[in-house]
Amino acid sequence: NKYVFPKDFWWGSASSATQMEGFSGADGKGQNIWDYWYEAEPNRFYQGIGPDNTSLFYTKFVEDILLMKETGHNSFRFSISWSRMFPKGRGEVNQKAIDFYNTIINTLLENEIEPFVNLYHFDMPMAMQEEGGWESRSVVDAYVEYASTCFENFGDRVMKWFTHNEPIVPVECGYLYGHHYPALCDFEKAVQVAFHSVLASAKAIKAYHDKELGGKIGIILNVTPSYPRSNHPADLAAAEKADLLFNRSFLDPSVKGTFPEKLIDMLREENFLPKYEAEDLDIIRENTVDLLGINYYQPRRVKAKENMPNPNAPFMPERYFDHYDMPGKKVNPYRGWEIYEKGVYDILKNIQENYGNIECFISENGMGVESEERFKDANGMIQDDYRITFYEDHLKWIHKALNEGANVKGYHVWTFMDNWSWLNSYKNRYGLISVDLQNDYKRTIKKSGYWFKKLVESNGF
Ligand code: BGP
Repeated sequence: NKYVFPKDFWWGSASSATQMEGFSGADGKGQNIWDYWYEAEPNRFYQGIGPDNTSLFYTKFVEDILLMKETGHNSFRFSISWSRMFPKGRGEVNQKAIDFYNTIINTLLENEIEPFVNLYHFDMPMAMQEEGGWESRSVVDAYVEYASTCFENFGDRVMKWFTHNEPIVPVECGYLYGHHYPALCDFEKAVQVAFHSVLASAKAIKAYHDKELGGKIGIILNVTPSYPRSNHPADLAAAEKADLLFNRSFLDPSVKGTFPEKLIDMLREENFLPKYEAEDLDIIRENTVDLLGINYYQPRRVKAKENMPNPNAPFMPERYFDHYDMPGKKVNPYRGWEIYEKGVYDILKNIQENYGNIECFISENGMGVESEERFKDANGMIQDDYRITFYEDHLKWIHKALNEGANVKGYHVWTFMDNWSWLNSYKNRYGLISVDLQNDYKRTIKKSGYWFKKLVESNGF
């Protein structure tokens, strides 16, 4: 093997409750914003498929965990559904949800797969959204109650916890660009939502550490490298602004306990500082993460603004930069996203050099493919050589960062089996395992699944 990884490297995949459980109304689960939105505006949802019938992990989990085992997983990340645990967001806890997640955790452990558990993956309970969602302080408290309940019930066996997955995404999609409920375009609210997400994370970390359960707690961030078009100072400044707004707004408080001064200055200048209480900043400073999950798909490329923005238009981050479409970039032909493998190395070096080389892992990386059934062979197996190449090309850069001292402990692909996506339903497939929606959601291991098994067995390639 040319690329050998350290002993005990975490090999596995990531998932989320809404995207794979299905049965969104079963066994006492309350509505979350996706269930609500789908019921209220089904036409908004691609292919008419909503969160009620995503990949049916809720009933097929035994088969799925055996497939994880068969494909070599030594770890698996899933999220707990807040609205399954607390149908109303707080108050009475749903025993059926506790039973379900206990069974998942125990079945994983019986198969020697370590559970990595995330608490919030874009799925605000509707009752909490009605209280203002992350805009509201009372929802922060409800989240901490939910988190504590999870630690109490599952913390004897789960040793890796995460407070949020990609918390910048609900800020962008829910409050700036209109892709997630409540689909607003309101920078002031977006800043408040971001601040409360950071605060909620710190409070959950405190609650976890206070319980002394012996595991670690972190956060999962999509740290998207922000590359300038050129070394011209105006382009560099534009890239720095994007980095401050979309990466460092969460990375700095999560790892260092403070917000970057330049970000505070920028928000102050525009009169967009969030509302907070003095003690909040102490809580954030004193409760930083033990480990960091990094999701990486594609970089952000920016340039200085070419036209003066209309001062009367609602304030948007794009007031500071324009997006830049790099000529000649490598593109995933089946999904359109840029492929830039070195990005993962740049992120790991940034964490090593500027964030105390905190323990981290790649918590999502993957290649979505539209109409993937066209790559099916006569035996019904998807021949996804493009995905194997994609993974290997990223792993080479991770390996290089490791050799240069980066504290990277594992690699999780997105995702285990084809699942439902927030905006595209089942259009783009990501799994190591295919799911046949027309045929009782039948699971079939793809070529990449067998490749993954070999990768883990030889701890490299
Ligand atoms: C990440 C999310 C995942 C997943 C993935 C792929 O941002 O954490 O939930 O959906 O992106 O994106 P998409 O499904 O939109 O193709």
